[in-house]
Amino acid sequence: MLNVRSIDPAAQDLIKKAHKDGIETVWDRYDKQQPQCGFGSLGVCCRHCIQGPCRIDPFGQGPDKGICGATADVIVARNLLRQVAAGAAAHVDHAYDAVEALELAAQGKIDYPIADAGKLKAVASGLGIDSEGKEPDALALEVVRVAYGDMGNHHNRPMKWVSAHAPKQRLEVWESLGIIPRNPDREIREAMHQTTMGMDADPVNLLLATAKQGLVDGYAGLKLATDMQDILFGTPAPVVTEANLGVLKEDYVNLIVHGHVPLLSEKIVQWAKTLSPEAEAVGAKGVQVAGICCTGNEVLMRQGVPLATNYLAQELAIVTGAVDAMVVDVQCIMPSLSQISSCYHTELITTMPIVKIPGATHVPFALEKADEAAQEIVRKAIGAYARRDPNKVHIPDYRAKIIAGFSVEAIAGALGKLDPVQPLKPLADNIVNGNIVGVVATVGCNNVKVTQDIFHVEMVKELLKNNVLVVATGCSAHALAKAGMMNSEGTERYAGNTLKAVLRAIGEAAGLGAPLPPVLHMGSCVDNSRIGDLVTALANYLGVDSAALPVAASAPEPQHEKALSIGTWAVAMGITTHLGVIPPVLGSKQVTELLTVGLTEVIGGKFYVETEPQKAALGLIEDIRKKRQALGLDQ
Ligand code: NFS
Repeated sequence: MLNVRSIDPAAQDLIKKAHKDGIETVWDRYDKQQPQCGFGSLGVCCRHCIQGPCRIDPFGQGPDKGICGATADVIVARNLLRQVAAGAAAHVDHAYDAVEALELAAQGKIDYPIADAGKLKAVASGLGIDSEGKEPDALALEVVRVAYGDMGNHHNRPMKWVSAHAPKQRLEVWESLGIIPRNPDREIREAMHQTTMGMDADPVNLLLATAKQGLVDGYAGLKLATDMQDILFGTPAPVVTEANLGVLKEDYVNLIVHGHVPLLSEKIVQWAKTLSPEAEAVGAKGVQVAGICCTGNEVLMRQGVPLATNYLAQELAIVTGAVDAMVVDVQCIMPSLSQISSCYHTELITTMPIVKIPGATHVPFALEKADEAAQEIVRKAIGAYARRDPNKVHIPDYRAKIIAGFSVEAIAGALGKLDPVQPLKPLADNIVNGNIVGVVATVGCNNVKVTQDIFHVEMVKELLKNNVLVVATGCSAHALAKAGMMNSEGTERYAGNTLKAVLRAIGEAAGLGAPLPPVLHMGSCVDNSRIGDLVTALANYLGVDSAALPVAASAPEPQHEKALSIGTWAVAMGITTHLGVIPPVLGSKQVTELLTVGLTEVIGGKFYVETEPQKAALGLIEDIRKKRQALGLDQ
């Protein structure tokens, strides 16, 4: 019974310890929620006004309309639009913080030196800004002005971040549908308005608005955040480290960074090194920083910090009894961490004004005082180390070697060893000749409804065997990292013959002395923008619409509204996007039909729901083969 919770051996081990220690975890609380509400699962309950709540009887025996007259189709479509808008809001808020940071950095008001002047120039030139003879700070301020111009755009012009970065053919499609966002805040506000009582009752119109939110997410959230963060902290390049809770060390101060925005965690990584002598003074060998969720991915990609674990095992990290402090910023943080920390010696530290948890210590983070906050946090971890109870410590000895840091720039760098003039050519050629059948991006979360990591791992095994190259982000990347799919041995073990040969050749040329991993870690969830950039570059190189490429996406175990907004963006890019957990839409035949079939005609992409990993892989491969056929490529 226990091991159906997770396929990760470290998690299995710690679930047992949690039971022994009397700790309630996400799985226990999930059990207590059974059976879950059928109306909610189908998306047919509405709480948008207080005449309700209303719910539609899915079996056709009770009410078929809400009090105002809204049908199941209307209720499901409105609920979905709100969820996708919420996901987009989270990413736009994140991106806005990063823009502000770049502005203050360029003005010299905060101690965040611009790390990547090259990326700054690239971003500027993408926006049509001439960087000739300009100092980085001045150029950064021009870039920031364009970003703020989008954020505050009160004209009906499209956002520059969209028009500058989207594939040209896509822009035409989106324009014809009237879904190009003008200003992210305005669009999110409009979505809230559009879905309030007495507003839009046309499911098709509501779904087009949902697609627009996908574009808000993709460009004003993901792309903007990644661009700003790369400029500030550097564009990722390959790094070698390890993944899973075995990276925690008994004789070190263990400090976990968890959340999504790297503005504070970058400083923590730096101060953990500087303050290492203070850790030694209390008898530890140093400070070991490790990451959970996407903050973990951010500091992995740029600083080579090891990955502790992904979303579903965040509580179990504390159950090791070896985490001295866990610092959280925003998103995907379980409130239960506070209760669990109180059973061990762990300092749970919240840092953001919009994320406070009773029982946690709050160390306020402000850009102007980032160094002070980071030092205080590292010192709190060192202080807690002395209170660690050795009898409660159990670090499961599992960790897998990983190579991460595959930004588009890094991929182009590796491929450039084969063709310095046209770095994308080797990849494109191998897709065209069928050595690589296609590319699938696996993204998104764990979901307690699925055995942790199983869908990511089993589906990807099948894809690799069939010579599909996999790129990954978010908690999916964590899952595949822990399972040993992000190292050269993983290529030998899992890749089909033609894919293996390509990865060997690239690894050889890039001087790795071993094949490239079969799954390329492209970063956090906002770094799905990198996958978007890769798709856009491939489409441009081959001179086709992104919707025509033999490329697909999958969120095998999605839980967050952000996963829905990212998926919506992928669909708007024309990409078939698989979900391994059914979102709450089945209560409307019309909405379900539009999302999985009907939308394709207008937008090129579609959602594909399949809850069995092997079947999902085969379904995606079939989709890819159809696209190959349509392009006239070898099968
Ligand atoms: Ni993405 Fe990252 Fe993980 Fe899902 Fe949460 S951490 S932003 S939302 S759970 S992948």
